[in-house]
This record gives sequence, C-alpha cells and structure tokens, in this order.
Amino acid sequence: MTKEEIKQELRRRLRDNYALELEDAGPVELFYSLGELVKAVSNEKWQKTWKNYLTEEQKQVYYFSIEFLPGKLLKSNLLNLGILEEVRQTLADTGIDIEELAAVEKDMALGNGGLGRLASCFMDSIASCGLPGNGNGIRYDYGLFKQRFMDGYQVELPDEWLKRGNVWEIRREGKACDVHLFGNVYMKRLANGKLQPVGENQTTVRAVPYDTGMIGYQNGIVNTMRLWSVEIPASEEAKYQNLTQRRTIEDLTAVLYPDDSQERGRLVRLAQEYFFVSAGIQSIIRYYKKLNLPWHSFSEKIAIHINDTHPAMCVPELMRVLMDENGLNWEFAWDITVKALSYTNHTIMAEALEKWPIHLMKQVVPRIYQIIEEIDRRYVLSMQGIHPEDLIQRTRLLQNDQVYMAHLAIIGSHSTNGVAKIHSDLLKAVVLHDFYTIYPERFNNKTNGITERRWMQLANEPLSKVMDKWIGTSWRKNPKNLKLLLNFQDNEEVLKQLRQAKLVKKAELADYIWETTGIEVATDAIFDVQIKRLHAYKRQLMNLLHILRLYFQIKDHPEIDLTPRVFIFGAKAAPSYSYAKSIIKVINETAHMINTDSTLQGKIKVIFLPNYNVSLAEKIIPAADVSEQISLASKEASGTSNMKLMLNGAITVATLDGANVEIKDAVGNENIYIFGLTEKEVYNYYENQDYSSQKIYEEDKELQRILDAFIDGTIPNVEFEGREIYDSLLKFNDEYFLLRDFRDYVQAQERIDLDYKNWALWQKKSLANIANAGAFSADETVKAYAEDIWQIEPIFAHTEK
Ligand code: 26M
Repeated sequence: MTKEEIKQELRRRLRDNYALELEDAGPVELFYSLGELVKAVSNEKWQKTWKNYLTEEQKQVYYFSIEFLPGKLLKSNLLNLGILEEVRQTLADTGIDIEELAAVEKDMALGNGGLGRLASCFMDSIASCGLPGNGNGIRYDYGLFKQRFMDGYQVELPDEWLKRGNVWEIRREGKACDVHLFGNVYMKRLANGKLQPVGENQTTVRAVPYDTGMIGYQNGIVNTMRLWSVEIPASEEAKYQNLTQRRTIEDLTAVLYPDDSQERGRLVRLAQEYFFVSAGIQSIIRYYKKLNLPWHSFSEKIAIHINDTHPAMCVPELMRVLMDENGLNWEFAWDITVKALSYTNHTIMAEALEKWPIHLMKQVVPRIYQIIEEIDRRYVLSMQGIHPEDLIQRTRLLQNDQVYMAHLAIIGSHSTNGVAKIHSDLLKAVVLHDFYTIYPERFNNKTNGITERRWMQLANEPLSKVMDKWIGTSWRKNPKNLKLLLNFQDNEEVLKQLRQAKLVKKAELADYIWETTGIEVATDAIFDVQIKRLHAYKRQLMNLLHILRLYFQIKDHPEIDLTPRVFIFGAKAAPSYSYAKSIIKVINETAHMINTDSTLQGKIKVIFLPNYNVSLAEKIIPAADVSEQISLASKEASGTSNMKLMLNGAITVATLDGANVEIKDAVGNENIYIFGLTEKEVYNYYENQDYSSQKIYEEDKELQRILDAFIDGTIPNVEFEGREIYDSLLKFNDEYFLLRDFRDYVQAQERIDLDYKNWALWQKKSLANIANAGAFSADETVKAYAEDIWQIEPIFAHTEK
C-alpha cells in the first residue's frame, strides 16, 4: 500500500464511521479506523491462507491454551503486514504521532504471565514461519486484574478491556456449538444391542467463537486464534427467566482466574476448562469431516497440543466425540487420540499441578468422568505384569479421590515436553520419573523462545536501527543472524552506538517513571530490573535483601564509591497469595524509605511500577542494564523475560535455573553473572534435611541487621508483613534458601558494580548478549515442535511439491 492509498482509506473510514475529517479526528477515532483498515488488508490474506489449507489438506496444529497474552496488536499487525513505516509516515505527515493512537488500544491480557505470553509468542512465530496452526482458548470478558498500589498495598481492579469493543476479532455465530455440562448420564441399550450414553438434566450452553487473525511476518500468511465466549442458546432461553440463573451461565467466560502456580479446585474453573476444550474439539471434528477422509487418517491431518494440563480434558473429550457421536470403538478412538495429542509441562511446583476432586468432576462433566474412569481402568490393566504394582498405582489417573491431570495428559498423548533443558531433565529424573520409566520415548525438551519482532523490532527501534546499520536487515527475517554482531565486538563505534541506543530507551523509561511515580531517576545509573509474577520461589525478596544491604552501606559510609543504581520491579501477586502481597508491601515501604532519604545522595533508588503487563514490559525491557533471574535453582521451569532482556542487551545475574543455564552456555561465563546453589545442591539439602537458616543468620552480622530491619521499625509501616517475612526466613527455615544464596548473590552484585564502571567492557558483554539471543527465537522453538512433535510443514514447502 502506498502512503496515498493509506490516507484515502483512512479518510473514508473516518467519514463513514465518525463523520470526521482526518485532521479533526482524535486518537480514539484514528485507532479504530486504522484498526479496521489493517483488518481489511489482513482479511484478504486470511481468507487465502484458509482456502489454501483446505485445498492442500495440510496437517494443522491446534494449540489449546486457557491463556493467551498478546498485549496490543496494532503495531505488531502493521509490522507483520509490512506497512508500519508507511502508516507511521502518513500519520506524521498529518501531524499525528502513531504512538499516541497506539496507546488507545487496551492490552489483550487474557493470561497471567509466562504461560500465556509463551502461547502468544508461539502464535506469532507459527504464522511467521508459515506453519498451519490455530490457537484455541477463552474470550474472557475481563482479563487479568489491573494492579494499583494504595498505601503500598496491592489493590486489584477489573480489566474492562472490551469496553470500547475489540477491532481485531470476528464473531462467527455460524460456527457456534453446544457444550453440555452437569446433569447425569445413563446407558441406553440400542436396537443393535450397543450401549449408548444419554445425558439427562444437563445444562446446555452455546459456545460462540471470536476469531483473531494471527498475521505472519511479511509472508502473506494469516492464521487463526479462536477464542470462545459463552451464551445462552436460543432454545434454552425459556429456562433462564431470572437474572441469577442467567448470570451463572454468563459467569463461565466472565473472568480469567488470576492465580498462577496455585491450584485451587473451583467449580467454575473446571467448567471453563471443559467449555473451551469441548468447543475446540467439536470444531476440529467438524473441519475433519469436511475433508471426507477415513478416521484412521485423523492424526495425519490434525495435531492437538495442550499447553499445560488445563486443556487435558481434550483426551476424554476427543474419545467421547469419536465414540459417542461417531460410533468408533474404544481401541480405535484411543489410538487416534494418543497419536493426535501432545502436552507441555510448565512447572515442577507441586502446588500448581492440577488435581480435580472426583466428586466435582462427576458433578460438572459426568460423561467425561466416566471416560476418565475407563482410561484409568484400562491403564492399570494394561500395565499389570509389565510394571511393578507400586509403580502402576503411583502413575494411575485416580488417586486419593482425585483425578491427576498431568497423568491424564501423559497417558493420553504421544509427547510430553519440558520448557528448558534442565526442566525437562528434572521431569525425567524426579518429577515425572515414574512415567519416564514407562514411556521413555514420549519425553523430550523444547526450550522456550520469544518473538524478536515484538521484543526487539517493535519495542526497541533505536537498537534495531543500530543493528540494521552494521549487520544489515537480514536479522529481521532470520533472528539467528543477530550473530553477525559478533564481528563488531571490538569496534568502538559500534559499542558507542549500542550504548547510545540504550540511553535513549533509559531516558524514555525515566520519563515514564517520573510521570507515573513522581520519582526522578538518573539515566547514568544502572537500571536493574526484575519483572515477573510475584512468587516466593522467584525470590524478589532476595533482591530486596541486597537493596537493604546497600542502604546500610551508604548509611554507614556516605562517601562509598557505589555505581548509582535504580532497582526496578514489576510484579502482580495472585489476589489470594497473601505472602506475595506482603512482599509487595515491604518492597513499596522500603522504596519509599530509600527514595525520600536525601542522605543517600540518590545513589540507589527503588521503583516498583504498578500494573506490570505486556505494554509495560515493552517499556522496561529495552531500558534494562541488569536482568534479575534469581529463582531457586530447579524451580523456574524456563523463564522468558530472561530471553527478552538478553535480546535487549541487559546482562543477566542468575542462578543456574531454567533457561538461564542455556543462556550461560550461549553467551559464555564472562558475559553473565552466575551465582548460588545448583539444582543438585538444592536436592541434596532436601535429601539430607540439614539446612538451617538460623545458623546462617547467627554467623552473619550484616545479615542480622538486614533481617532485623523487617521487625525493628527500620522499614516503616510493616509491623505485620515484616514479621511474617522475618518468620518465614528464620522460624520456618527459609523454604527457598535465600539466606544460603545471599552472600554469593552479593558478590555477583559487587562484580556488576565494578564492571559497569568500565563502559566499554560492559558494552562488550551487552553486545555478546544481543548477538547470541537468536538462539532463543520462538521461530526456532516452533520449528522444533513442528518437526519433532506435530509433524507439520510450512505451507511454502507444501505448495512447492
Ligand atoms: C492454576 C489454577 C487456577 C488458575 C490458574 C492457574 C495457573 C495459571 C497459569 C497455573 C499456572 C499458570 O502458569 C504457570 C506458568 O506461567 N508457568 C511458567 O511458564 C513459562 C512458560 O513456559 C515458564 O517460562 C515459567 O518458568 C513458568 O513458571
């Protein structure tokens, strides 16, 4: 599209929709008109892509995820359509800043954190690699809560992201389907003697899909992310005469559950899981039937991936549809199901592993529960005589009156993968070891990745331009080419320009900090960043302990030569996670104490930015000098902010956990600050039961002073929270070994302080991080899934044949 065409199209839409001239339109009208224009451009490609998949009958993957976290889509869509610069200029010609209208768009925040964001990076990469793939999820009316701080406490407000409508989605009523919940099932004998399950007293709800185009990077491909919304079916209207009854139905897709890493068996959550699983499976079956192929070809055309266990009811639901609705026998249906399905595990934290009480399953999804019981029965039967009885009992689906969803996912699929090498190894060796002995061939690793289109091209234009200048633009299509930057390690001009680009983004973030918090930060300070959900195992508290150490150091020795540092936090706590909320309160109070103490001469500042989300991440990450990845070794499955920060030239201070291990291997020891217990040492403590945080405390005067600050009034206004934290570290023996890792962490921080003083040395490390970040491209990750697990091919490969 030329600039002239863009302008014309925009003018037309502003006139038709708002009766406005381009010159008189405000950011809201401009955003919606531009959004419609973008949709029109992409819809043509979307239609073509879909036609192509249909005629080629290519194998497709369906990525089932109860969370998607795309953030804003305007600039991403423009970039991927290849018209970002033209649009930007057209608007600029009329005196409009594209950033101003892009800011109108609400973040699509239908996810909690890592897991949902990974799903969205994958959607971008699958389309960009020309792979036939679809997302399947839930269209929540309210996304993840908005976070405010009041008196330093987290307050949650509803996220009304749909208030002004959503330009990107298409409601497809014609593709709606019914989902049956509750009631009971009995077996009816048919004339041919077969038993047919019949439901009675069921609640039938309508699942209406809203499709959003997932636009590939300048390749003409547009895939589909399909999100389901609940409605009352017209035929059932009469049954819902009072509002309360209607509400219970409408509640089904009203809100995203805001807990991550904490499983609590809620009825509505279970109903949500079945709702999007059933609707998704039904629409896959409907598509497959259009192909007119025999059932045994199913897995040659369809791959179904389940993102964590939340969609694990895909196993019994696919069985149900194949058997009850299409007359297949158990063995045949089971063979198809296992071949089609694959599963990714995202955590080893026991409290996050899903287990549903049997009574709840019987109540909410009675037919699904029957099938689960039968899977369990057949599993136990088939393993007897092959494996020891205790192993069979430990791996079966039904235990302690609960359904173990991970067991269902592993037994009912052909592939189980972890999300980083160390995580996948731990699954095999410890967490899922029993299953590994039974199905060794099912286990594999797929290290997470990120899309550098969003996290570099869009979020960091200054850096992108420096890259273009020195290594050319090929990295934009092929992120592995970031490696070319290594040729310039000793080029002072390049190092200077990289530093300059970082400074631009630091200044932008400093402005944002000033606007949102009223605190001034210096851009020559180290910007030290920890951005992730608030969780004890991620150890934001250890970061705070280090900050308190610096605080006391400066108080004792005001003349001390510290490199100025700004500690930046972004983190939401699950509303029910009171310990995490206490940590937020204590960080906020410490921040206030430090930021208002002029005797510190601005040497350290602590900024806790509220409402961390994708858009805020895009502001913080390009401005970061230091990336905090300090989880207790073995606990963080992968992490992905570590990759985004590395890509933007931040240097990582890290434990050997998750993908940090592979980041270390990629950049080399001299370009990362590794500290702390290894995963083996952590497990040794578990085995020997010989950890004593009290002992460490008693032998370390400085640590005593730091911990005492939580209860002696040094940190103001934290009587309750300070005591809670103090007790967790001492009375309850410091579950995540903060005190054990503290000294080593401090040493790593001291090396950072020193190294930063030598800008060229620092910038060289930074360069090495940018150059090696291509290894963590989600493009590479999804290609590995496509080859090893899904057996799907890029559309180009297919049409060329
Ligand atoms: C559970 C119950 C009720 C409501 C929500 C949940 C729930 C939601 C999300 C539980 C876990 C959830 O996500 C876990 C998660 O985000 N895991 C992260 O996945 C990333 C992508 O693989 C990894 O990089 C992180 O290390 C891992 O913590």
